[in-house]
Amino acid sequence: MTQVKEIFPFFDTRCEYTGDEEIISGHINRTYRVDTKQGRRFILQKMNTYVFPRADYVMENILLVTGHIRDKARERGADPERATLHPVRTLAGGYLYEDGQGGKWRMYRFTEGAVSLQSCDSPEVFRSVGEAFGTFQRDLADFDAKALHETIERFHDTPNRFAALKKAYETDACQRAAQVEKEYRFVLDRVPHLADITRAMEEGTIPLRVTHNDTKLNNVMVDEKTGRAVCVIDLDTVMPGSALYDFGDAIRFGASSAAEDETDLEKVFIRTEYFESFLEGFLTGLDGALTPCEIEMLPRGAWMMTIEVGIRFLADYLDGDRYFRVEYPQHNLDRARNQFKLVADLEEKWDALTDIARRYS
Ligand code: ADP
Ligand code: GN1
Ligand code: MG
Repeated sequence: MTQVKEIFPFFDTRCEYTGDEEIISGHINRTYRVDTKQGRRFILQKMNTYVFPRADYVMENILLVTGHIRDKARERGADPERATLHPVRTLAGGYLYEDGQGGKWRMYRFTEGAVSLQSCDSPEVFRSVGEAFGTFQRDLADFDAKALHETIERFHDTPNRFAALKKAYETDACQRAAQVEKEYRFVLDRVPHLADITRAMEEGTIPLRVTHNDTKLNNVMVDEKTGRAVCVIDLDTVMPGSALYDFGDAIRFGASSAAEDETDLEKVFIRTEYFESFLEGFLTGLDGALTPCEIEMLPRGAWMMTIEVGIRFLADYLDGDRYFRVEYPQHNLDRARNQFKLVADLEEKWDALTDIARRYS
């Protein structure tokens, strides 16, 4: 049952609700497109407060970050309207509406003339997506990282993600551990590499930056006519992090030959030409800001983000599917298997991928 019609009037849109449709592509929030009599459209989201208990912190971050990006867009002569998300105020004056059951709602203007892709069949489009994420990070290069709340603690701390998986496996709350022996062993075999990025950051080999941290293809709006990326969305996890996270997460999803939950693993592999296109676009957007060491480590970023999300899907499966939205009981396990197939494929293609990265460093 949708409450969208009831929630909509609490936001300052000066528009009249005519209908809504749920958008089901994200795994975290509940997202609705709202149509109005005036022709303007909006995104209304019920935030996932299990994942983001401090919805207010998330919105504070988003207001700061979108304001900063708008200024940067103006400076470079781009259209600030299209360059980022635009949160809509509530009539009460804030940016969150709390319903009678404690649900937290927020609203954005709908980004018109653009689509969010679930898969990419053009290296050119993927290059443009890479450029958008690179530009996003460059725009935030002079943003004061201390002004941001950590919306999810240790979000890309891969060793800590492994510790959570180990605990879930040992606890085995849902009696699912016996089913995942093979997958669990796959991760165990790779434990020595899980700290490669966190260690490099601690040692200062690679710098801390303000990063997006959730650079899935469907978190970018792409112009439906030109195929050029318009703006980066889903800013809930903008936090201090590594450029390798943003690169890697985009590769694991967008350079994959198949959907994240494809179960025919023969169909699941990394498309090397998409890896290179994204890399080119990302570096163009960053405009020289990455260090040679970061560039050389980009393949490790792809490997790390892929195994990390595989670990997270597997842990959530063992925990009883409390975090990611699932459509059927094995969904998280299928996703984990899919990600581990990509990890194995990245390992097979390792020499080719490191050669590509070296050519750009
Ligand atoms: P989740 O955290 O659940 O992934 P998102 O913020 O990514 O939620 O939103 C889910 C989907 O809704 C996006 O993948 C995109 O398709 C659509 N969406 C979100 N914001 C906008 C927007 N401003 N304009 C158009 N579509 C949007
Ligand atoms: C989630 O919100 P969404 O669907 O864009 C998750 C990411 C995972 C991704 C896996 C806040 O992204 O970290 O990589 O699913 N977001 C959060 O598809 O946990
Ligand atoms: Mg999303």
